[in-house]
Amino acid sequence: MTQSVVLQIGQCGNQVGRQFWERALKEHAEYNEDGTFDESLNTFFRNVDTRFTPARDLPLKRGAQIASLRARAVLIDMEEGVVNEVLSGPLADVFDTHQTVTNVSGSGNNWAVGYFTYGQTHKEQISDTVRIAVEQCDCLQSFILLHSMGGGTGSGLGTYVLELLHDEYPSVYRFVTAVYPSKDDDVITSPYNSVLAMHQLQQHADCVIPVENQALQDIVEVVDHQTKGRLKRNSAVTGPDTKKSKPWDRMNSIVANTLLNMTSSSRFAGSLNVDVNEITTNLVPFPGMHFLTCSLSPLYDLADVRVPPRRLDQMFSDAFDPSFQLAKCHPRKGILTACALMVRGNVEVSDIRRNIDRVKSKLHFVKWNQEGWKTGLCAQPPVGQRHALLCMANNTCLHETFSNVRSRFLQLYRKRAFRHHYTTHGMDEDRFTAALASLDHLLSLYSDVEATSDSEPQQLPDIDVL
Ligand SMILES: Nc1nc2c(ncn2[C@@H]2O[C@H](COP(=O)(O)OP(=O)(O)O)[C@@H](O)[C@H]2O)c(=O)[nH]1
Ligand SMILES: [Mg+2]
Repeated sequence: MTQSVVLQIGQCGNQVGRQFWERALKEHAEYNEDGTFDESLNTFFRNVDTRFTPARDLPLKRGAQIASLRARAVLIDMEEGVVNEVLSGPLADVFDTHQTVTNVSGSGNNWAVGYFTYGQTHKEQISDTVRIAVEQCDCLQSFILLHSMGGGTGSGLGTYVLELLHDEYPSVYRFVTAVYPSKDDDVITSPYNSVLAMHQLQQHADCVIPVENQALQDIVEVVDHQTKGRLKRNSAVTGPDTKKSKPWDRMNSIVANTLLNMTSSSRFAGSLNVDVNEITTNLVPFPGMHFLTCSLSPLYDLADVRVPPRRLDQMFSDAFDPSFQLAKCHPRKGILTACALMVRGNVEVSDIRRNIDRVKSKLHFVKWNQEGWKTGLCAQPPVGQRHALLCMANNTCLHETFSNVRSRFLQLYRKRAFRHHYTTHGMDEDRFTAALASLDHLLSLYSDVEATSDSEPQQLPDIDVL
């Protein structure tokens, strides 16, 4: 099996990362009954001897017991708070201080500070830290970057790091989970940061999952509403906020679960494996059109809520329901060029086929790829679930998300507001126009796909479960 290295950058990136690692450990603990360090664990973890500093890798051999686990991760933030919390919390044992790059003053919500100032000052340290993580892999397949678009560190330094990875490891697949700000975000400069970061994602990422905070907030609200009165006390995750959970935790848990499902095929053996790199091959038809819609069902952890498990067919309907999307868009209003369904649990391939036949008449696929389905099947379901479905699609409905980002950018840009904060930190004015042009190019790719399809995209009826 191959390995992945996770790079979590900025506050949001590190907070999402923390949820991912906690859940990944829980999942492996569930399925690893004899405490051996196996290929499954090897994808995201190292087995190390902690008598050495830094800890040394133990050889991977059949039946070797787990000594101490280290996450294949690099933690970067230009403030120390979140990374220090991670290093002193329940995950302290899975990270070494050698895996972190921090500073104290933050990026002031300014993409240019993250990209130019910290990019330059920390380039070598980041490059070395990543190189060590890479050398600890015997077959590195992908980098997974976690960051937000609206702030300064994740957005600016995060996309600087992405560019660095492109330069230094061009053949290693770069997969990005990018959290977009909601309309009422308190970072006033977030539209600039988002558009400048997107320009980078267009040039240097192989595949991006845009996650909108508004979508996460709405999901958490719906889960609350549906489960009202049925929640266990002290539930921790997608249940109510407790003393232990932080405001972002429940939103981040949705993103973490998405990542777990997406990587389940690389972490566990299955009858239909879909590796992260196969997603790009199958779902990205044109260079640059590598942003994917993503939906997850079920959206809650059964351990937390007393609701019956989702029926299998219901999950396939959920996948194309707007309220299950991680971006605020309507999948049945757009044109799909391709779609991946990653199923987990004891599910028959014939059931997947039957459900594809059921849902496909309600979707618009481009004429030249009417059968553009990619399916993955992993026998191990998420902990506490009977089955789960992750749907990733290249769907022109993302037009909506990106047009909103564009208009928020223009509102500030036309007034020339806040531009000086960027130019005084080493950024050329032209970068604003170049970033806007590249966003316009992406929007034109979507328009082209819509123009060449048979019918205008329109809202199709809901998908009934028989
Ligand atoms: N979903 C989510 N969004 C976050 C989290 N932390 C911050 N944000 C959002 O990220 C943006 C600010 O970026 P942040 O990651 O705090 O800044 P950075 O540390 O400079 O990268 C804003 O849009 C926040 O609403 C988090 O843990 N989860
Ligand atoms: Mg920060």
